[in-house]
Amino acid sequence: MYTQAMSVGPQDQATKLESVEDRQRNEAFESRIDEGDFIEAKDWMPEHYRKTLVRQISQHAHSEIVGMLPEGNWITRAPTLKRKAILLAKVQDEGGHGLYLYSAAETLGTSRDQMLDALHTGKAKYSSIFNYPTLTWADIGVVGWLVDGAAIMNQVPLCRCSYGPYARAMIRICREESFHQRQGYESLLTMMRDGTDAQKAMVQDAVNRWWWPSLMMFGPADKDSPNSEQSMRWGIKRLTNDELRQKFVDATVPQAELLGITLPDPDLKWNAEREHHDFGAIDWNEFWRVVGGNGPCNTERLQARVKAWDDGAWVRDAALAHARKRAPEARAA
Ligand code: BYC
Repeated sequence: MYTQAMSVGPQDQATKLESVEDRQRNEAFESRIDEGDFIEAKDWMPEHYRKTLVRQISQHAHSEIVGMLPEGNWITRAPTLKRKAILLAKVQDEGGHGLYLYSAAETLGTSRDQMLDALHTGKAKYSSIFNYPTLTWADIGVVGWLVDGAAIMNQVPLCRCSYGPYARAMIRICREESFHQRQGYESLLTMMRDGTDAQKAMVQDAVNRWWWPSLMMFGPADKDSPNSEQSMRWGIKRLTNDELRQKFVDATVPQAELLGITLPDPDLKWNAEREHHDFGAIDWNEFWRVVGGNGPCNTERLQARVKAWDDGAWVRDAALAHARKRAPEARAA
């Protein structure tokens, strides 16, 4: 040991000392994780923990703002003033969620411009679900019921995420998502109870199209999920993709029965031994195709986001010019 230390040059020695220090800091970090402490922005954290959080939180933020598009598509066509007001509020909420999440990710040292640039150049991912079209008004109810329902199932455990700023953002987001899920379900109940046969068929058709993509929202099966193990170890994720998917299926089946619709899976049945529902095989080829940019609406969604960014350039420029004018130096001059 001693001779080895003698033989290293000054630079190597510094690296070595740094790595001993890093090791100690890492051990202290791991014990805080084990004790269930929240990690805060200014705390030391391993680079991989930071990168994992930036990846997950920024993807989540992108999903919120891309998620505004399929719903925004129906604001001008909502069937009543009440439904229009609800939908407007919901879409605004999603924009707000995006802002909380970008802010949480910024505390990790990545700027909003960098994150948006990654989205606009197609480098960043966002949820596969938002690459499917909303073809009828029933889709809006089904998105609220299934998509927001899946989102809450995934996001409630994130309120206990080990990174404080993300966990705190998620508390508010989950409260709002819960309202979104209920309004979607209530809108479907109205169509199924008081609607015409054509409206009921429209609900069933929307459920047929959204069921499988909703199950895909939870990500690949645990055995094919490269990030899960480390993220679980660090308390970034609290439940695995498969655990959350199963919880979602179990919670949704009785809701479907109450609605009077059929979930499009002949293999879906209660398994008394497991005390869970068994369900059919997910088409993972479709999932990876959509994640890889080749879903029904990927191009359209990205184009819409890039256009919104370009169209908003003058607003950002004006806000910056205004801020410069109000800066203390400018006022003193
Ligand atoms: N779509 O190792 P894995 C919402 C990627 S809800 C696209 O399991 P991880 C909203 C994954 O990123 C939706 N990509 O990853 C609801 C990874 O690729 P990279 C957003 C997906 O991170 C209603 C690779 O596949 N919610 O916003 O451990 C209205 C391997 O996966 C998907 C969140 O983002 C997918 N479905 O687990 C409006 C919640 N699934 O990054 C808005 C927070 C996986 O290595 N995020 N991939 O290149 C999470 O909980 C986790 O990131 C995931 C994935 C469960 C999504």
